[in-house]
Amino acid sequence: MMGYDEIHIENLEIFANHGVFQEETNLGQKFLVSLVMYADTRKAGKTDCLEESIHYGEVSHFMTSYTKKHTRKLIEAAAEDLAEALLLQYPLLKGVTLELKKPWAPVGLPLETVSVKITRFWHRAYLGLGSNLGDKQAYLEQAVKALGETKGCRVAKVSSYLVTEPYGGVEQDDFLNACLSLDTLLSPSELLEKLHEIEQAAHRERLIHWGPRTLDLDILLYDDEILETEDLIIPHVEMHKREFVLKPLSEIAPYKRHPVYQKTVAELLEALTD
Ligand code: PH2
Ligand code: MG
Ligand code: MG
Repeated sequence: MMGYDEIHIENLEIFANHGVFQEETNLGQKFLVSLVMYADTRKAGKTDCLEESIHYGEVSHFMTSYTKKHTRKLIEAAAEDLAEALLLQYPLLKGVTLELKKPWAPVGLPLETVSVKITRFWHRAYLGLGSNLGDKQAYLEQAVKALGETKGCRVAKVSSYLVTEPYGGVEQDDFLNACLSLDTLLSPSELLEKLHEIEQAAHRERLIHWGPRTLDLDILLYDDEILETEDLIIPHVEMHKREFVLKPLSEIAPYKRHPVYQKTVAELLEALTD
């Protein structure tokens, strides 16, 4: 998967209480967990040092106690929780494929097992931040803090805050703009929802399109994904035209390549300021 090495744990047996039916939660039953961990094992391979890798024994104990403790109705939910817990727990882990089997599922028919199998990864997103109302710096700082405190989000780098002239024709106060890089377990739509929550908490009111705002948070890039849905387009459609985006972004990711235009952020900025 995606050029990573793999560490496998197969059919770890765990007696736990997941289930929709009361007899399942009361009595418990056997579950089998198979895990593929995606990581770079090169350094551990070269140094022969456990600290450079992920200890599969520790992971097995972690999965056992987690699965016993966090009871869910659906195996989908039990698997989702466990995958997230693992990715939060082990810093070297880039992603996991996790299969959760329920061989004694009370179906009343002679099946061998039922299971769900999911793959989850850390993703890298780049965000644009802007404010031109009230205490602009405090709004940007508040946004960085809120993202850092969001489960499944880790702020990697934050650019400096730049004073910029309003772009787009609306007569309004100067902006304070910044960019940040974020490691996240959230999907693009979940991340967008989170950004809206943070904007709302900053008393953002959507009055005039492109008008003054306490806080504007935009997803610029998400991995190398190209996507368009009803309410979200990635990469941000205007980012390559905006100095107030490219300038701070070039501070933290000058060589990041735009997946549509195939130019680096530094190149896009140079083309714009020429
Ligand atoms: N945001 C806009 C419109 N115009 N101009 C600047 N300088 N900075 C912004 O963040 C900005 C803008 C719409 O999001
Ligand atoms: Mg914007
Ligand atoms: Mg916006």
